[in-house]
Amino acid sequence: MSIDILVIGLPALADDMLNRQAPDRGWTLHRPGPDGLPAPEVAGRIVGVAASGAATVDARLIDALPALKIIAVHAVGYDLTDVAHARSRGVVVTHTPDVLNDDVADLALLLALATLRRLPAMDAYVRAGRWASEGPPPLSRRASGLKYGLLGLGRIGRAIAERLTPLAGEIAYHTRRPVADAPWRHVPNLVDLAAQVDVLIVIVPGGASTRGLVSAEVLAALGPNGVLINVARGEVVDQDALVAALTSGRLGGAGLDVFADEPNAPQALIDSDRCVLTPHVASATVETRQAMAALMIANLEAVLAGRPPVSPVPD
Ligand code: A2R
Repeated sequence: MSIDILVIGLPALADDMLNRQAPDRGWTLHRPGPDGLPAPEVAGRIVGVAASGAATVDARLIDALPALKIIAVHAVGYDLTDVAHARSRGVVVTHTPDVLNDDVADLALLLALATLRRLPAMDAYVRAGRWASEGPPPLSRRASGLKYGLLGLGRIGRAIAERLTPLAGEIAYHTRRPVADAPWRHVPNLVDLAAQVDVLIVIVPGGASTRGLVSAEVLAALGPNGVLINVARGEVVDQDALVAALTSGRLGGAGLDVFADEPNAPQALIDSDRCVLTPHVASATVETRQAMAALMIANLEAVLAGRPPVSPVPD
């Protein structure tokens, strides 16, 4: 008997791994049609969904799959899956935490350093021959000794804080509850944290509870010398307010891996030399993407064999 799995928008490496491993497991892989649903003769047999973190798994899709047992999300963030609806239908939702902590933390640090030291602008300066024709470029900002603030101190936030420890003058963080064993200073109010730090790094989940959390007020508190780094979800930052603050000089700079309407970045950010922009690649290394795909497949395998999931999303 075949075990039918719907595959939605997986990145190439994960898609290839699933394709290679499916026959040995007796899995038949299906893709959604243009309406986002599998063919009607297949829908009733689908027991698993393997979905990219950028894929929407909503109530309409879940309800179209009456035999569904598991939605395995290939990401740590599962904000585009209707977890409450899945649970109400008895469907398990899993994600891929921890295996990407190091890569996301590395990119957060890279973006912070690259933004402060204006790395892309310096690189462009050499390539354009301006070093030879105009002499040394304008000075950048020192990264060592600055005050760094983290919005979020979970698995990835801690990995970022640990990387910052040898570099930072001070590290503080804002979460809704202080983290009991964290050596860093908790700031109960996000605007206060932004006012106290030079660099604010965003690493909270997306979704309704964090949408627009980095507001115009937070950006104003960060100020004209402040730098914003976002490796979480674009919607956590009020992007219009960010563009306005950057282009008017009310914010010093930004390093962004995520955007409100991916894959589109606002033209004003593309045109600004105060920004460093990357195309949502924080976890996009061969090693981490292999680990994420393996964990997604392990979750599918466990639940479809009647065992508990390896990494379910928390309650
Ligand atoms: O607020 P708490 O105590 O639940 O702390 C969590 C924090 N957080 C928030 N902080 C302030 N205001 C909020 N509304 C809020 N909601 C959540 O974010 C916790 O410190 C952190 C999340 O940590 P983890 O669940 O361990 O997530 P992880 O693995 O660090 O990944 C964070 C996000 C993913 O969901 C993706 O969207 C992105 O990074 O790649």
